[in-house]
Amino acid sequence: MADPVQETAEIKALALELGFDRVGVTTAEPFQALHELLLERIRHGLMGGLAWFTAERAAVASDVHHLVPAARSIISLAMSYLGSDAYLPSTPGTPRGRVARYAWGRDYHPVLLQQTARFIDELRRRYGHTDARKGMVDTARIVDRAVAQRAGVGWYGKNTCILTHSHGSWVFLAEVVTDLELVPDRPLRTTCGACTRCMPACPTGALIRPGVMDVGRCISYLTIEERGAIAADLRAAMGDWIFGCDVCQEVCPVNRKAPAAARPEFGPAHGIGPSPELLPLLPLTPEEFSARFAGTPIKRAKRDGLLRNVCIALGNIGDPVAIPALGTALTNDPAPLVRAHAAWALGRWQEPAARRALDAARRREGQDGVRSEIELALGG
Ligand code: B12
Ligand code: SF4
Ligand code: SF4
Repeated sequence: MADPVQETAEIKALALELGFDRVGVTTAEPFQALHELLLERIRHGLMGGLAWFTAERAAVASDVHHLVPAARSIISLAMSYLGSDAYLPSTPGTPRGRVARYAWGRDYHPVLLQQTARFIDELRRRYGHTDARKGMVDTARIVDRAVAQRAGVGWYGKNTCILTHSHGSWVFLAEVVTDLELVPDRPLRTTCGACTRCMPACPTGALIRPGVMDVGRCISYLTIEERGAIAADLRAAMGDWIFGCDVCQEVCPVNRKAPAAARPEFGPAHGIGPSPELLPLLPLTPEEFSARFAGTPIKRAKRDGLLRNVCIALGNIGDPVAIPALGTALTNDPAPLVRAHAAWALGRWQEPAARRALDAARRREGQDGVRSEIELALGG
């Protein structure tokens, strides 16, 4: 007869040996309050345009038995991705965008899925074969943070991130759901206390109450998940972020003590890095985009989404060196989405060159949405 206390301790040690930074265990019991809370967020329109965040998903996410019927325990895993590179500021003639830390290098999904697969293989070797074990990373219909909170891996910050004592919020979360009966951890008693620093720091006011986000206002949502035009009143607040946003984590005092992770796969050598130059990105063709960003998180924004973000960042940075490249995008880019945001960016300058580019495009442009952006840019 297996001793659950010893088994749990061995399994946690194994997770750390395999390279995870934090591990905790919770039962497979349904997440009682979560279902209603998710439905409420959907009802109040707080999940932005995430079309896949449905009532059906909320039901599945609140009870892991929908995904693994024989589940008895959930092992919550966290892996740090904090890099040690610094952001380079834009300098005159070289405008640069900012990329959220999690996206500097390789896509984390295959990296963590491979680690959870190794973990499950080892569980099979030690505790016998069963199909009732499943690794989950981000895309599974489960709320990774709710699991991590209940398993004592970290606590919910007012910025809605899970904060860990050792690595702050710079961690990816994953789970292994298992039929093994393990000893659950207790949720941490830590909270943010009186701190509220992240809330006023959010550039778009997306943190509407402590621990509650209006997803449709979050720059991370806007730059990665939004497929259409970005609401005009949010564009200026996006600053130079071209993929994701870390402001509410950068200002968090808990994150100050977090050590950098020695994981080169999440670093600039394997992807776009922290502060790419923007002008070389603007002429990317779909083929060049796919070739350059295969295997990295950037592909999620798709080519037109990334170039839309680049246009906004160039308009916000305001270096006139960008005017010719934006003019070319406004005239030649095949995507109306990119042309529309190039027009908005050009409207930020009073320079005659910017106005000439807008004027010329107004005469040629056949797409209504783009034409109205040009009119607004000229008018404003
Ligand atoms: C959708 C999604 C997004 C959306 C919405 C984020 C959100 N806050 O819901 C967008 C695109 C904006 C986003 C952004 C980011 N994401 Co994201 N995202 C997800 C995803 C796929 C689902 C999240 C979800 O279900 N949200 C629904 C809401 C309702 O959940 P919730 O915020 O956790 O709700 C809880 C709190 O409101 C809390 N609560 C309620 N009342 C109160 C009151 C107080 C006082 C407090 C403190 C808490 C609290 O209880 C709720 C239920 O548990 C998960 C992966 C997954 N499958 O879980 C990754 C995930 C959450 N994202 C992740 C990451 C890394 C990011 C970014 C950092 C990326 C970036 N740099 O741009 C940002 C962080 C922005 C932020 N401040 O949250 C990580 C988070 C790791 C961590 N340490 O927390 C996850 C877990 C992916 C992963 N597997 O690693 N993301
Ligand atoms: S990620 Fe940026 S935009 Fe989103 S809540 Fe945090 S600070 Fe606000
Ligand atoms: S900044 Fe302060 S309130 Fe916000 S998550 Fe960090 S500790 Fe919590």
